[in-house]
Amino acid sequence: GTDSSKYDLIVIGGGSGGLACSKEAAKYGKKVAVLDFVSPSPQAPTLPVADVRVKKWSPPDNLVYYVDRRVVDHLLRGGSVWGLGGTCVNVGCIPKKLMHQAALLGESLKDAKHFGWNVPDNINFSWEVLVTAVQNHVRSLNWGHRVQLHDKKVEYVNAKGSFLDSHTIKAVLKNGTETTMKADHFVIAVGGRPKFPKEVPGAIEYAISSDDIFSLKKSPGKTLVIGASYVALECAGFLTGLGYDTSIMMRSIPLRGFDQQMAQLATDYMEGHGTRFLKQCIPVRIDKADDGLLHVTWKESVTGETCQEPFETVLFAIGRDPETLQMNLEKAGVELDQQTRKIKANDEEQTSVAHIFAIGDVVQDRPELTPVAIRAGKLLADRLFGGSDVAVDYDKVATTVFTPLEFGTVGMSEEKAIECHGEDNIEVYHAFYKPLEFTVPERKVEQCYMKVVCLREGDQQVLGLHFLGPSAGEVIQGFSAAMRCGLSYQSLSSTVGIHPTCAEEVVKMHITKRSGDDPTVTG
Ligand code: FAD
Ligand code: NA7
Repeated sequence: GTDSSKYDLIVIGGGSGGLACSKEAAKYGKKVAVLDFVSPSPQAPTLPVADVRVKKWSPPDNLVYYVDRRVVDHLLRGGSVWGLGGTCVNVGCIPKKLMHQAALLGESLKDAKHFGWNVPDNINFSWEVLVTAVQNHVRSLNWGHRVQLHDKKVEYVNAKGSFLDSHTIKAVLKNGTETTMKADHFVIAVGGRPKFPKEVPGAIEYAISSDDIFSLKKSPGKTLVIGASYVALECAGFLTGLGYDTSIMMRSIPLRGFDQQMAQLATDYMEGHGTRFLKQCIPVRIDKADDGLLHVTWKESVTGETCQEPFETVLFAIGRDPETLQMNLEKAGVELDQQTRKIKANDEEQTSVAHIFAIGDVVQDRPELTPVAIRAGKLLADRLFGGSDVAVDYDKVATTVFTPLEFGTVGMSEEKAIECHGEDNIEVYHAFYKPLEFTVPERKVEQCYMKVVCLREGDQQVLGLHFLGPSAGEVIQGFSAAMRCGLSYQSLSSTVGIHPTCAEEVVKMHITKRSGDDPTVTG
């Protein structure tokens, strides 16, 4: 248009998808703005108000220093907030993987003794050191994102966006100042936030979520994780590994939607390595006692029995809600899925309004993964401004659950393959194996397992590949590329392995489930 204040593109949400999209659009010389705003988590203050005052006002007069407004707000309000970059950078993939690594190192320290290292018996762990290190890295990423937006000439607005009409948004800055902005195209990339159960008294007041755990000032202590999503298992996994008394409360199955044999083995491993599982249990209420402990009441759904136990920390990981409710999407005419409140978008990421697009976790029926959001954002900008017609192929996206024994997966679960093709038409090759690095320390691991789900006819096209073991993500990534090239069992099994690795067991699998033969790898 002729209006110089009008943008070619406004992106709402500066997370994985929004940043990728805005930067790519700016490459084409477009006038682009990205809005990012983090509403504080509902976490209760961790510091008494008196402490906050001391912290806020104690610096000597002669010291010139900088306090991030967000940090001050956090101390005053209690709820967690963070910088630019969205979920993955601040409260997702990055801090999660670092804490997982911290837990793995604890295991390695035990192994090291067997390999000749003189590791003292009473080694101890500092939550404060870990959190500081993790948060320092996160801050460096926040800064890196700001610099990149600046370099690429994307305007960054630290404001909460909502629609006034389909071509106008309202941006509310931290200090309450409001401005309106107009654009030809909009991309909604606001992601989601952890859910809290409204029906459980005390949940919202006393419990935390993955939005809080990675910046928790005080060590979590005895922790109850509620839910059986991958986020729940990962958090409980690293907390156990770091030495905390950790329990998981699950109402049904672990990792719904994932291959259930693999999910079972991953949780069996956790159970064998110190995580307590409260199965078929539903939280009823959380009360804070005078001693500060959180007394959790729950019900065992099979027996109907009611139980109670104190915990220092209760973490809900029962799924995530899209951040669509405060955006006035109805004013713009953007349609939501009635049940999930996620945005409905077509294969080209277009919503019910032609010039409004949506990418990432906020979209209905998309894998909730960072690389997926990034690709959607980049390809969308290329189509909008670069004349491209390439769209994301959401099929066969690999992922890894970073449980203590990692679970890498790509393609169909065995259940899904049976549902799609019928049991008679699929062949499953599988193997229980022992990683070489586990032999010397005599680690008792019965759950290192893998399977490849194939069509039974012809050269046996691979439908799904599932791997439980060390470095599962590193193992599965290359195989996912092979699967996109149409990998068959024939070509998989004609590949020469790399010895000695865990990944070589993938190309060596030869026992079918149908045969009933023992799938344990020997020699
Ligand atoms: P987000 O990254 O969530 O970004 C949305 C941004 O928009 C946020 O900054 C939000 O504050 C902001 N916003 C919201 N509303 C507004 C508004 N009205 N105005 C302005 N800004 C707004 N994925 C992986 O691939 N690998 C992993 O290992 C992995 N681990 C994870 C671990 C955890 C604990 C969690 C919670 C997630 C994990 N994920 C992982 C998922 C991954 O983080 C998400 O899929 C990804 O961040 C989605 O990107 P997005 O752009 O859709 O949204
Ligand atoms: P999910 O996959 O929706 O998982 C939610 C988990 O929390 C699941 O185990 C649920 O059990 C459990 N849940 C949900 N509500 C409750 C309540 N009220 N009480 C106890 N437990 C509850 O969420 P994620 O965010 O982990 O997964 C997002 C994406 O990851 C998804 O799109 C997949 O692609 C993978 P249930 O199984 O319903 O009994």
